[in-house]
Amino acid sequence: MKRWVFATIFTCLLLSAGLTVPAIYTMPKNETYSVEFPMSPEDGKIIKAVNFLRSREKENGEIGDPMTTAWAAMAFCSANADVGNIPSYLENSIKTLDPEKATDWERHALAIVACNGNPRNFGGINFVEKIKSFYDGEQIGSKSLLNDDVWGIISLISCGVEKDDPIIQNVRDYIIEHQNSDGGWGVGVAGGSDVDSTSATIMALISSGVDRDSSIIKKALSFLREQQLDNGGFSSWGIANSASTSWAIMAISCAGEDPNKWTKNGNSPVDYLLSLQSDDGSFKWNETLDLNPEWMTSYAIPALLGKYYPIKIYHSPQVETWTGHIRIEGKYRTIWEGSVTVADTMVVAINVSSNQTEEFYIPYPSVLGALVEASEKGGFNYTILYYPSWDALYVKSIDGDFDWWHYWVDYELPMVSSDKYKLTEDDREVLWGYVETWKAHALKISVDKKEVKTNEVFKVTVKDEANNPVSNAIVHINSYTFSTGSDGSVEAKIPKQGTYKVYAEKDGYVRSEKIEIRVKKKSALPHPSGPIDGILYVIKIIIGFLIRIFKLDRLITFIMTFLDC
Ligand SMILES: [Ca+2]
Repeated sequence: MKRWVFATIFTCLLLSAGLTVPAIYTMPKNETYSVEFPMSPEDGKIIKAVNFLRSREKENGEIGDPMTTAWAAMAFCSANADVGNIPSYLENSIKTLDPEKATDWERHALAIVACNGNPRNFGGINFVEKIKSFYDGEQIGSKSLLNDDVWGIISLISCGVEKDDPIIQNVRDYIIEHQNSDGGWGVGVAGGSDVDSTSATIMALISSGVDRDSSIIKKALSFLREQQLDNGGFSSWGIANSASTSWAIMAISCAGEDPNKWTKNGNSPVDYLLSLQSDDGSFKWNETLDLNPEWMTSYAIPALLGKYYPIKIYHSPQVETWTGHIRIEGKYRTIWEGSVTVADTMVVAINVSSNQTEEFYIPYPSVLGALVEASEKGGFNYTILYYPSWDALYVKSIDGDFDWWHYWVDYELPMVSSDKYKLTEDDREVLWGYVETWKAHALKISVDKKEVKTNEVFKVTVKDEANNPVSNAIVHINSYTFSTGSDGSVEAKIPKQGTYKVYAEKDGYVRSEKIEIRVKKKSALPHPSGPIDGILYVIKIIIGFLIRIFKLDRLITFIMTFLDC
């Protein structure tokens, strides 16, 4: 146990703290490790490595700790191996994730997807929403760190978020802005480049759509080439090791190059990595230190298989029929909201080239289909244009509001036309919103209490679709209005009892949903504080009750009659 703790701490320090340690590696033996790359899951070396990890899995699915188990899940997935009890362990270990640390959630999400779990609903948690909650409008997590951004992109892509998602695009730009002049990246925005950070960043950028042949990736690969050691391996802060070499191999594969051809002194990184495999199938940290073999083996397996992060991308299950909520926010009012069921749809649209009306068949449940269903239920009209050059249907008007229609699915803005968006089992709500700008945002509203007493203060919070607080939004509570402060919230109180609809509006934003709150009359009677007060309190309640039941005049008549007796 002590050895394990020491090993973990030592490796963590080396991998994440940026220690500069003199090189103490030894050259690999004078053997040739020429192997085919990528290796196949049936290769004896891979089978031995997978079996080693399997032998370390406890009955509850744990391999070492939550972090190592997550990496092991990705390794099993890369080798098409059974993940055993890891999914239930991942669910049970959600409570160990640090609520303030983005990388904890990012790594866990990658493991969930590797285990065929649904990252939008795992253990009752939406990991996409959770990871996105660390986004501050520019980057994810700490402004001074880049690793939470890099793994943020890799994990969101793994969860099935589109490359064009504005958060992925903005975080990608933030990472690119901080590329060092030597072509690499560090753990933080201010640090020097290192192999681990540069390799992970290459994988993140390519997964988010950066061209493999772009100067950004070429410069990053040049940095890696500069760092390659004579034994073919790669080092972290001066020490050649299997972890850095595995990540470098993955980055090289991801960039479309063959790691076997990256030779130095005739040694490739694949040769060096294989030289560290022990007889039991595990991988050592380096020639002299056998640290955290489960962790090192979890990195080596996908690297040798030619895989890279994200190992797997989640696809929401397609459905033939979709039932969900749709809300249509017009220029001045909510046009309609409710539940619709949609399957295939026949749409009538005007072809902008021929100016003729044509029918278009959408063979799956689509966002446009949901609008068509809603119009039939809600009795409002719409017009659709067909653009042959894009082969896309475009919503021209809804209920008399023309142009400037945008749509979101569960507050994510898909970058495809609404007829092309196939609704899936994981999609809950479609929002159509009218905003006269290309850069449209949607407001979300929440209250800390749904039932208050008259003049009791409650908090209303307004955020945008990416959970950024929205200041100066107008909060409507029936005819009362309030304005949000810089933190996106406002304290409100209502003097009259009743049921109120609470929603928010702001220029450039789609109106929020409406939340219902109940304002009850504050009791005029004090609460009892002692036995006598208690008796008086009960008498007052009874008198009040009698007054309500018999009406005051009848009660007086009753008392007078009683006195006459
Ligand atoms: Ca960051």
